[in-house]
Amino acid sequence: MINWDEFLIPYKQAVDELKVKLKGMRKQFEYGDEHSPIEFVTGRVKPIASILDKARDKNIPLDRLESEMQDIAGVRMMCQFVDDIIKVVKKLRMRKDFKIVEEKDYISHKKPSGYRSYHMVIEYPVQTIHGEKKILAEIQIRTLAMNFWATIEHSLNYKYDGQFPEEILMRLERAAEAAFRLDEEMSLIREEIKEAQAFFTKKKEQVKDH
Ligand code: 0O2
Repeated sequence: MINWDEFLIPYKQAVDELKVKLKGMRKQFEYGDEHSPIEFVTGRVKPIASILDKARDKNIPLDRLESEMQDIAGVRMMCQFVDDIIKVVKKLRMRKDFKIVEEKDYISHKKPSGYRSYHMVIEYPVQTIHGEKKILAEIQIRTLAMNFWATIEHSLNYKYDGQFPEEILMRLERAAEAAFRLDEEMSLIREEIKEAQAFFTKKKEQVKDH
């Protein structure tokens, strides 16, 4: 029998620490004059019921969760533009506080569901009272449009238990296509948007100074 409270402690700590660190990246970009490629960061520890469902679906024995379930600790980084994702990935590859063990590019190769996102599986060292413990965590990097689609699809998946009615399936496919086109359109006017945002940020600062 797993003692879940104890088992999940390092995962909770990893999510908390990673959130602070990755939000820190966003702040650093904002201090510079650069457009921040990171819009916002979220994180969660997978609920126990979802861990058990996934272990059952993927035939993962419970005594091998630590080495075989990569996303018990999960952090998400949302970007405005597809180009921002590449920028964030490059910065993450330069970091010295974790080791990247796998990268999955579901942007160049979307999933059959229509899901698009960039995944990085990392080995993250957590300092515990018993010494260092390395755990696996997953960082998902996606645009706001990809996140919108994935969030809606995830809720529907939960409702229909993966067995979507034909009509919903068709609409989700069309929505995935629309999200992809939205990303493309936004990329085409990216420079205008960035300039407008820089102007807006400066104006806000001027108001603050007075
Ligand atoms: P939750 O509730 O987010 O924790 P695979 O066998 O490749 O399908 P694997 O090996 O578990 O999946 O890893 P992968 O591909 O990195 O996917 C893990 C997570 O990515 C999922 O976790 C989702 O968060 C997200 N994801 C992957 N595919 C889809 C999809 O088709 N739709 C949505 N909405 N999200 C997806 P969980 O455990 O599914 O869910």
